[in-house]
Amino acid sequence: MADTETVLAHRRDGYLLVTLNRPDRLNAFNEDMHHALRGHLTDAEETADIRAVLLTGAGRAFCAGQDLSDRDMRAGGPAPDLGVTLDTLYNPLVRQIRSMNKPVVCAVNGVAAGAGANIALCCDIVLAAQSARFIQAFSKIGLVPDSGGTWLLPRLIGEARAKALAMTGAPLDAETAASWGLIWKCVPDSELMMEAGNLAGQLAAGATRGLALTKQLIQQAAGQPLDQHLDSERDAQRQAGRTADYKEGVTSFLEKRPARFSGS
Ligand code: T3D
Repeated sequence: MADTETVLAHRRDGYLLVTLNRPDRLNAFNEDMHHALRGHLTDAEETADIRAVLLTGAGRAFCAGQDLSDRDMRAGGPAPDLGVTLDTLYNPLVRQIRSMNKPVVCAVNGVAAGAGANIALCCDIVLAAQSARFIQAFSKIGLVPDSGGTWLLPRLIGEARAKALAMTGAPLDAETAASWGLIWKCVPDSELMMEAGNLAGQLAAGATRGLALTKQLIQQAAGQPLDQHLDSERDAQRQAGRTADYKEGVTSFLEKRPARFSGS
């Protein structure tokens, strides 16, 4: 695959490694990058033997959010309608990641700013290199956190920290992000891709349908009372109990051997 592509995709053992690839712009999003990323995620969704996704960035950054050179208003003219951009590009991307029927791991290899931070945070399991920083950069340019930021942040770290990060645009280092519960883990820079790859491989070898149901239940929990959620768990467990992977899981336990999940 040519290295001029805005997003690279490589098949690994059971998972798709997807790399944002505009390193000279700190992997900031332009329209082409949105379409390329969504295309690779769709491929991963639709390909049975891709059973997880690992998302990362090329170069020293994960992603600096919207490419602001595409928003240059110095020549005059009307302000861009950013609602349209969210409707057509950012929101469908977040929805795709959150509804994807396979685990999405994010390896935040460097700075994650603006929508770049919130797209990382909407992935299922987020690891970050020790040198990475999360920046809700929006306030610095007069915007509000988007790509799910104002929904995710208070849920992950509470209102006090969410408001402070969003309103100051202060960078948050990866170690603090992990200690606050914003992400799963902070790892030494040199170990990030190995650890994230091992995790993606482990998930890809897991009971894919059970993992997808687990992801949906945890996301759904925020929006419904326990009483209703217990019914959702019952329905999901009913589905999980009918999978070949459940049968294999129980059989392998009884036979005292590792499970060989097929994802079906
Ligand atoms: O617009 C819509 O459609 C609505 C949706 C909005 C979503 C958003 O994401 S809004 C938020 C946009 N992002 C930002 O405001 C972040 C802007 N970038 C920064 O604040 C800093 O670059 C960083 C804190 C991320 C990193 O700082 P640093 O010092 O490590 O690097 P740098 O020198 O600022 O950047 C390196 C290069 O990348 C530089 O280019 P140059 O001078 O080497 O030619 C810089 O201009 C470029 N770059 C970084 N971020 C962006 C960017 N170019 C375009 N757009 C960017 N977002």
